[in-house]
Amino acid sequence: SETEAVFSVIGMTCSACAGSVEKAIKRLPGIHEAVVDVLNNRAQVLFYPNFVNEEKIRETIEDVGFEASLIL
Ligand code: 9UX
Repeated sequence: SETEAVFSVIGMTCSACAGSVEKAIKRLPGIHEAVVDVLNNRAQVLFYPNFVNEEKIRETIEDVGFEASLIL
């Protein structure tokens, strides 16, 4: 069963920033979809919780260089 998480992502200033975040999230195991919205500072992720979790996704966003917090 699929789970949804929404993160606030602070520091993205262009669409390439959003692209880098999306790509990094999608490289993780257990990700079904990731959509990053630079205008609203949001990342929406659909994932399979047997393989990955909110904290792993949050850390991955931070590894790209942005401050991330789980909001939903
Ligand atoms: Mo372009 Mo976004 O260098 O940091 S990828 S502003």
